[in-house]
Amino acid sequence: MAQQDIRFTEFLLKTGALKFGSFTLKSGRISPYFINAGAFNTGARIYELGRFYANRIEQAMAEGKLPTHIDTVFGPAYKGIPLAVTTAMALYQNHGLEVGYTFDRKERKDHGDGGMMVGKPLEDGMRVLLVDDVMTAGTAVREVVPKLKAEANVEIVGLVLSVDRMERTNNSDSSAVETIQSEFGFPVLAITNVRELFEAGQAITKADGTPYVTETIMHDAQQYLAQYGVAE
Ligand code: OMP
Repeated sequence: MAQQDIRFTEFLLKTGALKFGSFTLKSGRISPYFINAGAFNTGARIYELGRFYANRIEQAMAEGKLPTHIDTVFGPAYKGIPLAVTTAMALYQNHGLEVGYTFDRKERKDHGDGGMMVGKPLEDGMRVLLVDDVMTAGTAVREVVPKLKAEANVEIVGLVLSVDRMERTNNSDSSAVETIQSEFGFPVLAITNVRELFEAGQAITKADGTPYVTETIMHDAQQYLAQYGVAE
């Protein structure tokens, strides 16, 4: 397993962003685990998160999955806003890339500078990289792409997520990530996926020496993935 997966899993567990219990998802599915990006709520955590996103982006650039020139990182409001800012900062600080950040307003502002967007303005031909937290069914992406296209004829070069939950879309064997990729024609990349997360999580222990991912948690996750997950 990649070192990055282990470090990211450790980060999710220690910040409390990865939680175990019973959670009703946007899709209506009841999941025994949940990734809560709201846990990245201190300077240290959001800084660290930006570094994970920037590393993933640089890796994808090196593999030819993303272009080496990106004009702006777009994060959908609200949760995507700090993601876009911290990613742009880390791209500059750790990789020497000066990239803009942009996010949308939930409501149109009709005075001052007006418009639906904040940050680097979107213009025709710009290369935009989307960042978001988690993908389950891809609903959030479907909402944001038309918003961007309505603003300018931008080229969306990809989407980077924290975690790919690797779930099947209803009535299909493909994952939401695969569906979005073929529907929109850009790559969807994640820092880690749910299977890597559980594999790494079993070896990571709390201060008292017990693992975060107990046998019961592992069993419940496997059952959930057997029902809703895609094959690796
Ligand atoms: P989709 O838009 O259906 O892909 O669901 C992803 C969104 O659901 C995320 O942007 C979150 O708002 C929320 N979510 C999480 O934050 N963490 C999870 O582990 C699962 C979900 C979810 O509801 O599916």
